[in-house]
Amino acid sequence: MSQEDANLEARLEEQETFEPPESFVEQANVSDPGIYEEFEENWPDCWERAADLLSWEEEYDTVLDDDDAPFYEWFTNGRLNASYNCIDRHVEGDRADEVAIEWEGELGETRSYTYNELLEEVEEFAATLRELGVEEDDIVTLYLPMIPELPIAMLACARIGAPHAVVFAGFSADALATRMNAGESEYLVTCDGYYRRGDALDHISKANEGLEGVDHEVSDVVVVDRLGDDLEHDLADNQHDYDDLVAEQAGASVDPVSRDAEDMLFLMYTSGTTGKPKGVKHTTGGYLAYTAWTSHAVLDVEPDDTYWCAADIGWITGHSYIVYGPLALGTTTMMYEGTPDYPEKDRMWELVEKNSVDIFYTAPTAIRAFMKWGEQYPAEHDLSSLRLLGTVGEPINPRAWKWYYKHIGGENCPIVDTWWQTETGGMMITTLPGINEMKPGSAGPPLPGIDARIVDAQGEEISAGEAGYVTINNPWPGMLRTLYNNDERFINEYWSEYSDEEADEWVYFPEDGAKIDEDGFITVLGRVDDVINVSGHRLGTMEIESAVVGVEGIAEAAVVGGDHEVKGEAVYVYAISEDGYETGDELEERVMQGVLDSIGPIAKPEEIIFTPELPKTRSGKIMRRLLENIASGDELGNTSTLRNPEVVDEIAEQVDID
Ligand code: 6R9
Repeated sequence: MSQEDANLEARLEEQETFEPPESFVEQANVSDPGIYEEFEENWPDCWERAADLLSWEEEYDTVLDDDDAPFYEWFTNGRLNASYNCIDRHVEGDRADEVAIEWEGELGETRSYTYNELLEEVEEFAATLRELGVEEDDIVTLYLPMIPELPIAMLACARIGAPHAVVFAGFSADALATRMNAGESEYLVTCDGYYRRGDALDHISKANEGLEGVDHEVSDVVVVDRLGDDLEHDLADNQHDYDDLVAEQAGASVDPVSRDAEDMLFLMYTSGTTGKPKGVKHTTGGYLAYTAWTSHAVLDVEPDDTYWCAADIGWITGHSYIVYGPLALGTTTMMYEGTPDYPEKDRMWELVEKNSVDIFYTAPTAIRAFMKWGEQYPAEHDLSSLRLLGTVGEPINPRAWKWYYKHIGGENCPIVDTWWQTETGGMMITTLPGINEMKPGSAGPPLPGIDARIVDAQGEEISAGEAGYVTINNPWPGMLRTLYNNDERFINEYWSEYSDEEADEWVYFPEDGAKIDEDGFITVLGRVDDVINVSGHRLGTMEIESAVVGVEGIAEAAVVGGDHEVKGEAVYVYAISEDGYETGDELEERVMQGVLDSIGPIAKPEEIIFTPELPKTRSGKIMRRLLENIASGDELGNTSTLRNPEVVDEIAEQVDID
């Protein structure tokens, strides 16, 4: 490193606040600091500003109906169609021949769809779904990787008013079955396979195995042929080749159905405290308005941009910020099928350069991996097209933030660190890049119109610097409306902790811990429930535990998150074997397989530790905190309140703490 570079590095390391570059502010979609006050004074009517970004078939009567809180309704009696908003209106405007989706496969092949072409594809697939018998409000499950047919299928569903339920392609057969059962979904769209690190991955076998676990009749399965000759597969009687079906509908025109603002747009399953995944329900009007608004105000998306959110559409980030938000604004949204280090560790930067990407949005875990690989990879490419960077999914440590700022943004792009959840539909806490200064590691203030507070266990706001819990004290358009078929769990999970039901005061509890500083900047510390965040993906420890306990030979298990340099957190399994079982490699292998089978590779344990006992309190509760400390290599503190303190040393000895 030259002396000049070393000086720069040292300066960056000390710098605690960063101003957005003047050149960014001048062109920003939102740059008037008065917006915070404006939203506060006009709340909830301020949200008309979000609704105004959409084309409504029928105007709504009321912005917010809180008569039956916390079952809030937004933009009541308004009517619209999400597919119309994401496609047709841009075709009718002046964007018919502009690129809507720019896709790159892992092997380097590309496909781009103009808005006109996207419309054609979506209409043909919408006609296909109808032909198969899909009716308005039927739930269609999409078990697809990052190929263009995924957003096409989502928009086709939206066009005919059939809510989609996307299941992340990396999830296991069991996970697919659980989700199809929960939604009683009778239709599945999947594919033969996809590429990972150059290999053709078999997906259809996994889908078929999942279908065996579905406990109702599945009427039709549509299979996209992604791999051609690379994977031969047979189709059962109710399974159809995507291309064949679509060819029959060539040139079809399908009018977008008129949906009530509160009609369900999609279900997205996410992990919670208990083993059963939660079906988060999002609606057509509020969700679309909110994702369009945040894409406009926070990501600064403009129609002429090439915008790249490098998430997977199988998660909420991809739904909101690869598909719905950016397409509602008529921009070019990019999709990449593969891994960031294939064929080389500069793949992302090659793509940024090749496509002149303006906005890049990714997760801290990816940034930490880029950092580990080294700055030479981005340095090989011209990244000067970038105007704004974003992160999402987990807290970002200041070092990773600064690396991103310097080596990707060239110290010339604001970074938005956006805190939000599957349930919130869109971003909630983040700086506005044309207004606020940035503090690495801190997401920033709540967005205009969002009343996020940091409180103690009693719900009282805490002073700057202390750790507490995030609460959201007013509703917002992108919020989940309920958990599918389970209003009671919706109330219990999110609204019971801090609400005063008698006073009809409802407070949303996202189950995150945080601190706030004197300027009202919020630093999110992480989950306070039994959810761990592995590479930005939410996993329920209970779900993993039940997979482990389901393995023959395992008597009891505790699963916790331990710190991990790249993944943020990693899965640690502590297991007790049944009497008579050896705790050797074979059992370990079976535990590993049990987790992969029931959830998928994202939940793969970092370590499986066999122990004769788990540390328990006198009342018999497993001391998870202690197991987390062991996994993270932290100080263990006082263990004297345990019923069996001796077990702690025994366990600690087995874990390689580096
Ligand atoms: C969008 C998404 C939600 C959980 C959330 C929190 C963590 C997300 C964050 C962040 C710190 C950020 N999280 N963004 N923590 N800073 N900028 O990730 O949704 O998969 O539902 O996860 O992720 O713990 O509660 P989801």
